[in-house]
Amino acid sequence: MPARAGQVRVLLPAGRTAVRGILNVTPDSFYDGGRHAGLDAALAHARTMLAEGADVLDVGGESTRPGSHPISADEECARVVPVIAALRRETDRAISVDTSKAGVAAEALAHGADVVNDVSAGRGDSAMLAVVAEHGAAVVLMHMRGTPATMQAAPHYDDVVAEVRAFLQARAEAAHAAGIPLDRIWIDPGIGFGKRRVDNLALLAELRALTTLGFPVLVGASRKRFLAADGDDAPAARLAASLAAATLAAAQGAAIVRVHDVGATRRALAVADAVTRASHRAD
Ligand code: HH2
Repeated sequence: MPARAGQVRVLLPAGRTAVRGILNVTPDSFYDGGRHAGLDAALAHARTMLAEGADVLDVGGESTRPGSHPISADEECARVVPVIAALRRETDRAISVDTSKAGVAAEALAHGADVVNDVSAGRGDSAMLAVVAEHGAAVVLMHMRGTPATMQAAPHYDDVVAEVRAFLQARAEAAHAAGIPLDRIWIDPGIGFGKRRVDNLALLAELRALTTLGFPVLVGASRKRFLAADGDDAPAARLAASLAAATLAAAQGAAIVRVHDVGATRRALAVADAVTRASHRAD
């Protein structure tokens, strides 16, 4: 019997870093655009990620890569809702919908999603936080400077870690004020969203500054441009770098990593998590 949204499935696994598998049903995502568009292809990839040990599947219908533009809510629903409804019939694992639109979130939650992953942290649609609260769902609140269309134009911070921390604290307070329980709020520094390479690296290095806010921290670094070896390699060449980033994020206290490569990441994190447990024993 599947659990009710937000009741059981959103709990994080004990003693290890959770892995959230990315399922983009989009034609234009920066790495996997077009590969899983269509119900059959999406479900096949979802089953692979579940078999590889994904704790959560994050279903997205709109690319938020730098320079991308929003699509309509109807188009987004048509992409994600059939996938979520079909997945709900197949698995008790948590399902997240990656959207900034309250209408899409409501449809996805009604069809079995447990979590709303909102890269705008509830600012993109004023109804979003109330929709999450009404459904008893969990929310990921992510930091972004600007919008995907413009965010990489000229990002600048005086103190990126302090500014991201203050933003996430304020958004978590807004989510709680809207009726979302504290234990259903997760935060995310938004790697690559309106940030220079140096900003992304500083956020990973000082992730502990975010974990002290008291919410599980999610990190999504998988295949992103700041991992490029010489600035111009393709996302397909960034697996090893992505595993390094996921491992370092886990070591710095990330509770969840959002990745394209579930099996490889689970294997890398098994080592990272074992080292973390061993170091805690030695304390
Ligand atoms: N990154 C992307 C999309 N959603 N959500 C969270 N919480 N954190 C992230 O870092 C994050 C996210 C971008 O990656 P991807 O989904 O692979 O690409 P695209 O936006 O082109 O579909």
